[in-house]
Amino acid sequence: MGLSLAALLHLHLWAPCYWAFQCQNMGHSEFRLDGDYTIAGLFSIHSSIVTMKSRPEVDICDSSHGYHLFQAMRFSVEEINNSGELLPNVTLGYEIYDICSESANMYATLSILAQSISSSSHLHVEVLRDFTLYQPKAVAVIGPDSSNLALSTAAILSIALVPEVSHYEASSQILSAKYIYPSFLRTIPSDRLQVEALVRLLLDFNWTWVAVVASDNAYGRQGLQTLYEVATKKGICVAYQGILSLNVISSSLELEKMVQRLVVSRANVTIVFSNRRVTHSFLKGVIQQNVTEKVWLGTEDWSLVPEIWGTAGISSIGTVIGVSLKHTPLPGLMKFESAYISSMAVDSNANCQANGESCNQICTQCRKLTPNKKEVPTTYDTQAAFNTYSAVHAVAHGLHHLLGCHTGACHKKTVYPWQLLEEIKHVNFTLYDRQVYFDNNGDLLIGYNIIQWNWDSQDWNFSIIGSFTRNPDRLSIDKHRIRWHTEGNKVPISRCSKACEAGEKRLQQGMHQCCFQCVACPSGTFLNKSDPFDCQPCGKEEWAPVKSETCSSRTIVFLPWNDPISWALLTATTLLLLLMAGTAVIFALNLGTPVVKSAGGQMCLVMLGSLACACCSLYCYFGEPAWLTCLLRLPLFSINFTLCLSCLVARSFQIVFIFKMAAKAPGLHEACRKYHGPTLFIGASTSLQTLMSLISLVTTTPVPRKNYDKFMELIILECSDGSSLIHSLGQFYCGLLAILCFVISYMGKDLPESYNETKCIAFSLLMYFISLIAYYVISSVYQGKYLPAMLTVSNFSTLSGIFVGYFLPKAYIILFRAELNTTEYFQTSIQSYTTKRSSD
Ligand SMILES: *[C@@H]1O[C@H](CO)[C@@H](O)[C@H](O)[C@H]1NC(C)=O
Ligand SMILES: *[C@@H]1O[C@H](CO)[C@@H](O)[C@H](O)[C@H]1NC(C)=O
Ligand SMILES: *[C@@H]1O[C@H](CO)[C@@H](O)[C@H](O)[C@H]1NC(C)=O
Ligand SMILES: *[C@@H]1O[C@H](CO)[C@@H](O)[C@H](O)[C@H]1NC(C)=O
Ligand SMILES: *[C@@H]1O[C@H](CO)[C@@H](O)[C@H](O)[C@H]1NC(C)=O
Ligand SMILES: *[C@@H]1O[C@H](CO)[C@@H](O)[C@H](O)[C@H]1NC(C)=O
Ligand SMILES: *[C@@H]1O[C@H](CO)[C@@H](O)[C@H](O)[C@H]1NC(C)=O
Ligand SMILES: CC(=O)N[C@H]1CO[C@H](CO)[C@@H](O)[C@@H]1O
Repeated sequence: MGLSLAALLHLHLWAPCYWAFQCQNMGHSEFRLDGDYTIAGLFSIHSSIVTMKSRPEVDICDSSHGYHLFQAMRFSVEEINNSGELLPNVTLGYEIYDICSESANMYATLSILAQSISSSSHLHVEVLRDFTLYQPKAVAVIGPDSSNLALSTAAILSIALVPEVSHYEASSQILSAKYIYPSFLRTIPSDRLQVEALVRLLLDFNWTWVAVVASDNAYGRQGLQTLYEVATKKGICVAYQGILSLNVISSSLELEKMVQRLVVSRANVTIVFSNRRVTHSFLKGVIQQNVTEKVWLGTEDWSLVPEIWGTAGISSIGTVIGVSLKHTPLPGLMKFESAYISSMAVDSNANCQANGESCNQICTQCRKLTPNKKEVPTTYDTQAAFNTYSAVHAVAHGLHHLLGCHTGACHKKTVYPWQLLEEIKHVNFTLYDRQVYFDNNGDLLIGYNIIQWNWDSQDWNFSIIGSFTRNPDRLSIDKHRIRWHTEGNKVPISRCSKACEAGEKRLQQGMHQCCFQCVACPSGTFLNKSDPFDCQPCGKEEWAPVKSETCSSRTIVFLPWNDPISWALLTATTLLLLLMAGTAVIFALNLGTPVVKSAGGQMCLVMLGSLACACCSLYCYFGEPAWLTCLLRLPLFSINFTLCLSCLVARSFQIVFIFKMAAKAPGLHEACRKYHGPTLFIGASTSLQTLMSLISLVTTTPVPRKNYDKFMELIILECSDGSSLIHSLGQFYCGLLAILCFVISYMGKDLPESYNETKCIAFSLLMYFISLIAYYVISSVYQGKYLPAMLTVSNFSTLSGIFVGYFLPKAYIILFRAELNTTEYFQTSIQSYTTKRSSD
C-alpha cells in the first residue's frame, strides 16, 4: 500500500522551519551529496522560539550550534570519501534536514523512511508486514540532537530498524531501553550516568541536603526523577524540587517564588537539571534575588555554555560546578568551515539578498546559513561537533565491515538498514585518541569531566577539577583545585542535621531521613554502620557498652584450679581430709575406750567416713564444670551429710534415751535394741535423702551450662542446679535433722559431762546454720566466678564445724588426757549424775 505524504504535510506544516525544508526539496548542494550510500542528518540549524503564533511567519532565530554540527557531518563524510582506508572506492552521500520543530522533525523522519519512486516526484512510505527487504532513502540517520525529537524519530525508524546514531543532548535515559528503541544508538552517555556522577559528587562532599530544579521537558523531568531515586537510595535528601517551565523568564513571579522557596529550604547545593535556555533564565532570577554563596551543579547541557557564564553579576551566586563530556578537539573542522565561508562569500553576490542580509541559499525565504565570520565555535560546539563526527564514523565503520572492505575490496551491494544496524552496534575504533564503542544499551562508553567555572578572567573560562571514568565507574576530584566562593574558601556544608558521633543512632525527625537527632545505642547493642537508624543487638556471646559500634566477645569465667583462692580452699579441704583420716585411725585404734564408745563406737567411723565423702564433693567445684562433677557434687554432699547428721541424731537420742527414759519405758528400750533402732533410723533417713537426690537428679539433671544473664560482659560456666523443689526439700530435710539433733542434745544438757554433747553439737550446728545463711546472703548479692568458691567455703565450714565440734575434743582426750578416757572416770561421772538426780 502506498501513502502519499507530501501533499498532506504541505497543508499542515505551516510551522517554523517550513522554509528550511522547502530549500532542501530544491536540491541545494549544501544539504545533499549523492553517493553510493546515503546517510541522513537531522540538525536543528534554525532553532525556533516557543511562542504561540497565528500567522506562518518566519522566526528570526540564530543557532550557530546546529550549524557547526551540520558542518561536522559534511566534513566527516567528505573526509571519509577522500580517505583511502575507510570505505575505499565507496562514496557516502548525505541528505541533511533542518529540524527545528516537532513537525519538521516528523516530516524529515518520514522522508528518510520513504522510498523514492523514479516515475513520480512524490515520496512513499509503504506500510508492509515485513520490512526486511525494505530500502529507505537513507541507510542510517545521524541525529536529532534532542531527547524530545529523538524519541519520535527513534520510534518511527525502529519500524524498519534504520540505525539512528544521535550525537548530542539526546541523553534521556529512556532511549537506552532497547526493547522500545531497538535501532537507537548515541555517541554520548545516558543521563543515568550523569546522575550517577552527580550523586557521587554529592557524596564526596557530604552534601546530603540538596535542592533540584529541572526544566519542564523530557530531559529535565526524567533527570529529576532519576536523580531523586538514586540520591534517595544513597541517603541524600532532596529538600526542594522545582520544575521550571520552558518559557520561564527571569523576572517572573513564578521564578521569584521558586527561588524564595529554595532559599527557605536551607539547602546550600542546588542541582540544575535543565536545558541551557531555561537555566539561563533561572540563574538570572537567582542573581536578581541576591542569592549568594551557594553551590550550583550543572548538567552537560549547560555547563559549558558561555552565554550563561557571561550573565551580568553571576559571579556572586557562588560556585558553579558542572558535568561535561570529555572534550576532544576536531582540528580539521575549523579549516573546513573557513574554507566553506570563503567559498560562500564568492557565491553570495550571485545569490539572493534576502531580508537585507547576505544569504547563501537560492530560495528567497531562507535566512543566512553561514554564521557570522567572527563567530568561533565554542568548546560546547566543538565538543558536540566531535560527537557528530564520531557518529558518522561509526556508521562508516559499520558499513566498511558490512561491505567486506576489511577483507581487501568492498562489494558494493544492496544494504538493508537492519544489516547495517548490527554492524554499527559492534564497531570499535579509535578516533583522535578516543575509543569509540557502544555498550549493550547503544550508549557510548565514555566518562565525564567535572568542571568549575572561573570568573577571574574577562573571557569564558573554566577549569577541569576532576573526572568520572567508566568501567569501573569512578569519580576523582582534585579538591585543591576547587575555589569555593565562600568565606575563607571553606567547603560549603549542606546537610540537615549534624553527623552523629560514633555509636549513636539517628532518630528521624519529620519526613526526611537526613533530619534526625542522635541517640546513643544502649549497652548490649551496637550501631552497624550499614543501618544508622537502628541499634542492633549483640550476639549471644558478645556484649557492648553504651554507644558502641562493635561488640566484643564476653569473657568466659569459672573457678580455675590455679586460682589463689582455689589453692587456699584445696589446701584446707585436703588438710581437713587428712585430719579426718588421722582421727579415724585414732578412733579405730581406740575403739574399746569409753570416749569412743560413748561417742558411738563404730558409728563414729561411719560418721567420719561420710564426712570425708562429703568433703570430697568439694573438689567438684573447681575447674571448668564437667558433666560428671555437676552430676556428683550436690548428691555426694547432701547424702553423706544426711548420713552424718542422722548418726548424730541417733547417737544423741540414744544417750538421752538411756539416761532419761530407759528406766521409765524399759520395753521400748528393749525393742529399740532388738530391732537395731538407730541403724534403722540412719538407714531410713539416708535413704530418704538419697531418694530425694535421685528424684532431683532425674527431674532436673544438673549439666554444665553457660550463664549469660548475670553479667553483660561475662559468660559464667556453671552447673544448672539448685533450683528444683525437690532439691530444696532435701536441704530443708538436712536443716530439720540439724534442728532435731540440737533439740535432742539440748534435752541432755544436764547429763554427765562425759556424755554431754550439747555444747559440741550446738557449736557444730551453729557453724552449719551460719555458713548456710552466709552463703545464701552472699549468693543473693554476689554472682561472679567465685560463687562456687563461696559454696565450697560454706560446705567446708559446715563439715569442719561438725568435725571440730564433735570429733576433735574426743581425739584430744584420747591423745592427751588419757586419765579422762577410763571406765572409772566415766562411772564416777555417771554416779555423780545419778546422785544429783536423786537429790533433786
Ligand atoms: C565526609 O564525611 C566523612 C565521614 O563522615 C569524612 O571522613 C569526610 O572527610 C567528609 N568529607 C568532606 C569533604 O567533608
Ligand atoms: C538585591 O540587592 C539590590 C541591591 O543591593 C537591591 O536593590 C534589591 O532589592 C535586592 N533584591 C532582593 C530581592 O532582595
Ligand atoms: C578502486 O577502483 C580502482 C579503479 O576502478 C581500482 O583500480 C582499485 O583497485 C580499487 N580499489 C579498491 C580497494 O577496490
Ligand atoms: C575495543 O578495542 C580495543 C583496542 O583495540 C580493546 O582494548 C577493547 O577491549 C575493545 N572493546 C570492545 C568492547 O571490544
Ligand atoms: C582560563 O584562565 C587561565 C588563567 O586565568 C588561563 O591560564 C587559561 O588558559 C584559561 N582557560 C581558558 C579555557 O580560557
Ligand atoms: C548553608 O551554609 C551556611 C553558611 O555556611 C550554614 O550556616 C548553613 O548551616 C548551611 N546549611 C545547611 C543546610 O547545611
Ligand atoms: C552490618 O550489616 C551488614 C549488612 O546487614 C552485615 O553484612 C555486616 O556483617 C554487619 N556488621 C556487623 C559488624 O554486624
Ligand atoms: C574518493 C571520492 O569519491 N571522493 C569524493 C568524496 O566527495 C567529495 C565531494 O564532497 C569529492 O570531492 C571527492 O572526490
